[in-house]
Amino acid sequence: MTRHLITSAIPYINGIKHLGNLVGSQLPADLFARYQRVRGHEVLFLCATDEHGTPAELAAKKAGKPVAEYCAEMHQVQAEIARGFRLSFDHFGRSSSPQNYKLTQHFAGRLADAGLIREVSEKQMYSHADGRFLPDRYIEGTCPNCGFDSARGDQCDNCTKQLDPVDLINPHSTISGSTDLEMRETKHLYLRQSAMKDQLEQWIDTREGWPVLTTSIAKKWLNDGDGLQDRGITRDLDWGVPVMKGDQPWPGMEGKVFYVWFDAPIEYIACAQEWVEAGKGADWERWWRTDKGAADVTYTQFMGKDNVPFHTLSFPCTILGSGEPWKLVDYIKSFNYLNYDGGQFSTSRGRGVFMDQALEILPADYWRWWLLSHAPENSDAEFTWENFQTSVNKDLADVLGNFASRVTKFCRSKFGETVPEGGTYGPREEALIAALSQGLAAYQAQMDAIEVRKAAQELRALWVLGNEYLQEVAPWTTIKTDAETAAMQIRLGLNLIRLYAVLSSPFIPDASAELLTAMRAEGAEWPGDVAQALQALPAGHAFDVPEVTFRKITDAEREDWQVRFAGVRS
Ligand code: B3M
Ligand code: ZN
Repeated sequence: MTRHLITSAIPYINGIKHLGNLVGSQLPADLFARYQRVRGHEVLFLCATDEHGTPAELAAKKAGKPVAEYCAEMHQVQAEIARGFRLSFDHFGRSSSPQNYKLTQHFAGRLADAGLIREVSEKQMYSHADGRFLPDRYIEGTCPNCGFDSARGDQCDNCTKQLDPVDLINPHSTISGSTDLEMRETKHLYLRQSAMKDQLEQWIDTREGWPVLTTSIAKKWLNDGDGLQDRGITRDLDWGVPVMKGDQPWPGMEGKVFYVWFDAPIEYIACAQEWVEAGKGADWERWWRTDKGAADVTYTQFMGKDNVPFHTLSFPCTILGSGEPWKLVDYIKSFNYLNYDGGQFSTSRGRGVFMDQALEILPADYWRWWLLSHAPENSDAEFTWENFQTSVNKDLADVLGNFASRVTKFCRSKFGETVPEGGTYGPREEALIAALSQGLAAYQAQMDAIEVRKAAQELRALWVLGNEYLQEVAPWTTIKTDAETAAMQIRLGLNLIRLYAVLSSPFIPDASAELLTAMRAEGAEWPGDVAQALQALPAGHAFDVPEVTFRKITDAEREDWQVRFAGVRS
């Protein structure tokens, strides 16, 4: 048994996420967590809402609510939707928790003691019209690196470069639109990432088998121009973690808060403390402190590509720079973007399907299956309604659903609702078992490697093997001449349904549970040996015909949804 610490990038609090956000972090993280659990390993799977910084302030303002109240409400909303998608977090925390305040201030103190923080008096963009400094998303302009014209003050969404508001060309305030900006003197703290460059580079170079997407982005910014840049880690904002050096005040930094990207990854650790505080666990240190048992933990992070620089450079800089034995990430799984029907998903423009809307029209499994089997791993991917309809109807309804329904209904009509007895395997069954064994090994290999798309293909291939078998041996024909052999074929089919339910549970947990209930299968252990697993339901074992596990999406529905989601969500 191994121990897996798994975190998903923590979604910003500002509103409900779209399907592109979901498939880029939380959903594949859930797939992996479920897989490791069902394989019998110990898992701590953490996620939280990212509640600080300009995204939260701007959204609260738009909603006309105090920011703390807005965050508390939106946390509940996001938690509920996560449950709807069956995201099996062990804890869904909040970056605004007291634990995170304390830990963030602790890290800042350690970094300061290590000489890794410098105080800088600098000129920052001040907006006369708004009467305030404009950090991060309060300011937009043209990216000096790639020329993208809506780059934000802290990062360019187009080329992923981390920016400072003063870097932008033709900047304007996103509050008022004003370009009447002035550079004003203010004091900030900078994390001396440049001093950590060699250590970070060495660490990244020794990571084996990391996805190219992850390492290429890290390398790009490690060697950007003069090398890794120091980063401002404080802001002139009201909402956030107050700047303190451990539990001591930080002279000259009164009224300032830490930059959201400084405290957000620290929430991965604080979240484990919240998990203990909530009474769900006894010991968070054995997951996070290498001196307290976490040395043998495998830590995997999931995120979209725009988050990679913060996880490969900034956060490791915090961890390494603290000089304390915190667990560093072992594997970073990153994703490209999912596009929507010929354009981009966009939260700010309300374009695409959002998580709450998705669940209003179809159960979670339908979305989980499509999204995971089309995960944007090697390149950007695109959601189209045609593709969604085809994939759901073929894979889920025609292949898996149909298999379960044909086998159980045929059995009920000929043998009743118990596993029939008699008959022995022939060469066709031996061949099927051999193919399933091979397919299972391939599926496991892809799941172990977190190759999400390939794993989905392997799982589907296993479903297909059962269908082909059924089609070929045709128990509905066999039974006319040889009832014993037909009984054996159906017994095998019923056991296959159970096996499929077990193997499919990381992808489609609800359907899996439904099928296991229908098969009255106790215990859903992962199969060691396929032949043996296909004996789990013995002759005489009672079952129920499952309700339709997957229904087809009609053309009328598809057209309707296409129109309904073509516009912009208000
Ligand atoms: N909230 C960005 C995002 O949701 C950011 C991730 C933080 S991970 C520590 O894409
Ligand atoms: Zn750019």
